[in-house]
Amino acid sequence: MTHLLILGGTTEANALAKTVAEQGISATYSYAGRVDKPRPQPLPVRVGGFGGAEALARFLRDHAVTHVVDATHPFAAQMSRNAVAASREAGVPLAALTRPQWEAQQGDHWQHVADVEGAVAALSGPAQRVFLAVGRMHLEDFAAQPQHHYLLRLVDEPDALPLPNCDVVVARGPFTEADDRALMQRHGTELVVSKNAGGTGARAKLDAARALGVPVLMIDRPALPQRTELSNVAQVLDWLAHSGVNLGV
Ligand code: 3Y8
Ligand code: NAP
Repeated sequence: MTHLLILGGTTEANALAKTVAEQGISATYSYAGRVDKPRPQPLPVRVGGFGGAEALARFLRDHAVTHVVDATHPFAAQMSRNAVAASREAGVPLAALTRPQWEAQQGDHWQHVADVEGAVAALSGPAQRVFLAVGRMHLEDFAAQPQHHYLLRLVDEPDALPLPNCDVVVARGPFTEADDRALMQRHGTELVVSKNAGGTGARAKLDAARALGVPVLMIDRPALPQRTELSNVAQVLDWLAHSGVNLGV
């Protein structure tokens, strides 16, 4: 009896969930519980951490999970490490559903930094109007550079903000180039700080930056563990079929 666990929270995970539900494959969609109202799914949903890799291995056994697809965001490195360790321990096959990283194109002015700390260090210059589009979890790190005027885009209304000089936009993607361009023009953005998320949901700000000639501070992805990596839903269905799942007729 098949039971697929989808580690979700991305556009690709949502596309997979839709197809899996349509194919009648028994599956559970998992969120970390980072935002107040995560998007509803056409599958049973569980929300919250598992309690570490050991606990995830126990979850896999206790819920007779037969396959794991790690469709989390490329910056969710801890989850991906735990998923590889737990699936190995529980003897459950795992594949990741990933998306290629963004590459600079003609007309882009990108400066690459290795991680959030590198982005903070790169902001040590004189005050600028910075579109900080990296979410909420690392905002405190940027308090080290309070001289800038920040435009923050967050999924939920923040309670406290560690930055003295900032405007907040509460919005969840996927975003469009036209909207991001208008937002950046309204704010007078002089620099965009972005994670190299890849995919379509967050790239609008990069297209807008190119159109406006605004430079981008691009945070490179964290290292992820070795695992089977698939790049679209069809490949996941193929992987499932080849590991004994009889897909709908
Ligand atoms: C909780 C679950 C869909 C999926 C939507 C994608 C696209 C829009 C763009 C900007 C960048 C950012 C952020 C972003 C995007 C998609 C996708 C993506 C970036 C939701 C969601 C959850 C989260 C968590 C949230 C983080 C934050 C990151 C905002 C759902 C909406 C900045 C990443 O407040 C918080 O604690 C938010 C935390 C992790 C990163 C951070 O450090 O703050 N995502 N985002 C997931 C869970 O609980 O398991 O409701 O859909 C999902 C999506 N966010 O098709 O609708 O696939 O990447 N998410 C980044 O890429 O830099 C926004 O503003 O331009
Ligand atoms: P992370 O730092 O890699 O994970 C930290 C811990 O959060 C994990 O060890 C796990 O807790 C829990 N966790 C993470 N993803 C989970 C999931 N899908 N289901 C259950 N527990 C989960 O992860 P993150 O960067 O905070 O990302 C959290 C969620 O937001 C993920 O679903 C990710 O896809 C989504 N997301 C993240 C970003 C981003 O920029 N990081 C962007 C878009 C979407 P335990 O150790 O207790 O099991």
